[in-house]
Amino acid sequence: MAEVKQARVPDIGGYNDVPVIEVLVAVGDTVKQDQGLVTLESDKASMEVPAPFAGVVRELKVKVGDTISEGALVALIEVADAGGAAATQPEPIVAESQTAPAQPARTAKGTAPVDVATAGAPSANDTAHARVGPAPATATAQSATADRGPGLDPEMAGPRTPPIAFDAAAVAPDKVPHASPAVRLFARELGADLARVQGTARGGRIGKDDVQAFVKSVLAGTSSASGAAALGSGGGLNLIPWPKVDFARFGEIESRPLSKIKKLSGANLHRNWVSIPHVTQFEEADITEMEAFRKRLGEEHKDVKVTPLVFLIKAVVAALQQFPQFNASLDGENLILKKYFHIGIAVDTPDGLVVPVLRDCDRKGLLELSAELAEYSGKAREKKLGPADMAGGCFSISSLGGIGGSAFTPIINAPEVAILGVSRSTMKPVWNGTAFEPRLMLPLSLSYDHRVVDGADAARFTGFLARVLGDLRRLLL
Ligand code: CAO
Repeated sequence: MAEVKQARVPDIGGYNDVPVIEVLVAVGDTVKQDQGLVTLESDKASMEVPAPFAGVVRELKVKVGDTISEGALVALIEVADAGGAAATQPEPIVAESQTAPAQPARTAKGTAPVDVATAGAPSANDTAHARVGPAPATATAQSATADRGPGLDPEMAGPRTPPIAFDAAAVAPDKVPHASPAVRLFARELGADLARVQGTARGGRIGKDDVQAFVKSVLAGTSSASGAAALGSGGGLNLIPWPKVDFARFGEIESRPLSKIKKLSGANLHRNWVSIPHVTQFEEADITEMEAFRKRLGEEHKDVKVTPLVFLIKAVVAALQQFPQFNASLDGENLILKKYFHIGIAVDTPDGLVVPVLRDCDRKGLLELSAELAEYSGKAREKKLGPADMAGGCFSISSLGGIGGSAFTPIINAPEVAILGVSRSTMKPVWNGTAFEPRLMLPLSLSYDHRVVDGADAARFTGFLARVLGDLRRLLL
């Protein structure tokens, strides 16, 4: 024998008076367990309230525009008894009056509503478009006056307007992007074609986050060349939405806007990280002799600070000359090989990372490069670099040697095809064939674009670098 049960809003993470932006079912619809009944949307997240059980929707208790909270009654669902299906011929439900206590809804088999406990649902804070968890199936009797649950707008007790079922077919009969009116409006505002957006919510529904991800992928060039991101066919990332967390719920917080540099470099780093197949090759260079030479230079030239970095610039130029595919950029199906040697240096500033470019490093000596490095890093920290100072690089070096660490995986600075990470040198015991010797070893991390550079070439490149740094006379070869 069938009975009518109440579907209520479960724990939605402490949100109250959340607007209903969409009613996903109509009276008479047969719903599966966990199927969305309504979509709620706060300013932070949108979430679907799922059916806690399968059955036939006998009455809808909310409409678009209502604001509801945890415990609010959303619908009455006639569930099938153990032995049979829910009634297939819905019988009209008598609307509850605003003042009269709610009557047990008449159903095909005349059963009374049963409340369903709502505890134990996951928090809606975790995702931007969450599905609030179905309530446990244990039912408890509930007084008729409490039917609407806490926080329910009393307006909702009045006669219902007809439920608004989303009629996707009416929008695009041949292709049906499944999205709420709010999401459609959002997509229209951004000029995004919903037919090209992959929905990640249940049943392929498109949420705001899907539209945002689509627009980002088009802007980042990760969708197909025409800008039409065929996400479902591998043209985009098709990521699930970024988790939305109300951090203040867990302790004290402070919100600080990202600097302009961080926003810009972050967008570039993100694009490069997701669109370049990176591999990082590690190597160690014995710089014991190089370091002794550097110290002598420092004593002789007090006017300029000579750090290991300028030796690395010279060694990199020699390696680029030896392995031209590293001094290159991808241009569609062509590799552009550069005959000049402009090296970008990642500079850490209080506002974020910038990469000024030292030009024609093949034609400059260690002292000249040291002076330029000091000038450019000073300009970077004083925010005096112009776009021209950061343009035209062939290859970048990111040195964390002055700070510490033994290795890292730098992100390639597109459209370059490789970047050298340099970590802090340390004295290590090195076997010389007969005994261990203390040697100053410099860790190198070369990230390269695997579309352009093969692993074997990367190993040759870093091996070459290590040999040059180990014996600077090789620069003369
Ligand atoms: N091993 C050991 N010591 C090193 C070293 C290394 N690999 N590299 C530099 N040092 C030493 C220097 O010799 C210097 O020592 P002294 O003060 O005793 O002479 C000290 O560390 C500080 O060097 P520095 O950082 O001032 O100078 P630099 O030429 O090595 O680097 C610059 C210049 C601008 C690259 C650096 O200041 C900087 O900003 N680095 C951070 C770059 C960064 O953030 N990269 C990460 C990007 S994320 O991918």
